[in-house]
Amino acid sequence: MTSSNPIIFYDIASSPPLRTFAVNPWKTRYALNSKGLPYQTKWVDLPDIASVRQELGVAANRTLPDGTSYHTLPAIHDPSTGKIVGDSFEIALYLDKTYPTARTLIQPGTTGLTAAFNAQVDGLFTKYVLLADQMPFDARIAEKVQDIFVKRMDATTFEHLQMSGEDREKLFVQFERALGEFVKAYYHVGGTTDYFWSQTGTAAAQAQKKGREQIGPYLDVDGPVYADLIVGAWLAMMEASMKPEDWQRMRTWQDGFWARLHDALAPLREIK
Ligand SMILES: N[C@@H](CCC(=O)N[C@@H](CS)C(=O)NCC(=O)O)C(=O)O
Repeated sequence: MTSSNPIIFYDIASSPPLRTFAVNPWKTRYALNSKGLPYQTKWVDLPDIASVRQELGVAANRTLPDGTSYHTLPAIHDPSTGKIVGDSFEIALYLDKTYPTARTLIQPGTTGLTAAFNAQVDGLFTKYVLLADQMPFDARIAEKVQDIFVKRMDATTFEHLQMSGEDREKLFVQFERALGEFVKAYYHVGGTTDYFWSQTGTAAAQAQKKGREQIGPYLDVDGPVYADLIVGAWLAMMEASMKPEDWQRMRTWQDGFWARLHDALAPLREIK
């Protein structure tokens, strides 16, 4: 693959200006940029994902609770090998295998670990995804997109997916606490410390943090590895899809840790 023969990266189209906002495409864009590989984005409207994947000959890869399968992005087509890959994790594995001299995404011996981490992080953030209530879909397909979301979330109407008032605030506080637990992975204190992170930080949490201010922003010193990009993808999705004031609020959590991680990944957010 060369710059005249780039990888084709299928991403979900936003309203203009076209930009990445969905989490799994963010994982792939980060991966491609991290490896420095030439690629070109093909933007696909959400309602057209199934037909594009069917044309590429890729099977549907997600299933609703009622057993119905559906198509998703990202997908890539690498013209230099003829390979088409339609899942973000498989794309990361494919890129490492096919382009081993470009920066490694998943360190040898950590594939299972990274897959488990991917599932864990997806599960954590998905619980709070309704706080990302400003996904930048184009107005001309808004109705179709809303219908799709109602199906995905098994809701009765799109309005039922809009949170407000006390419920919304409660979810924010729970989200901050959940990230307070998760941030321990970065401080390398493990999961056995039985404090939780309240909004201002409990005394125990403050004590744990002492002397650890220099940490990060990556999981390990040699980052960013793919695990960092998975978390980064969720943060990028939140930035693109939250009300600006909500994203600013999130940036202050855990003493600005997530803001530092997001800012450190800025050079990898180029859209080609
Ligand atoms: N396991 C897949 C999941 C991909 C996925 O869920 N993509 C979402 C966007 S983040 C999507 O395309 N959704 C389309 C839909 O719900 O119709 C991967 O990692 O690539």
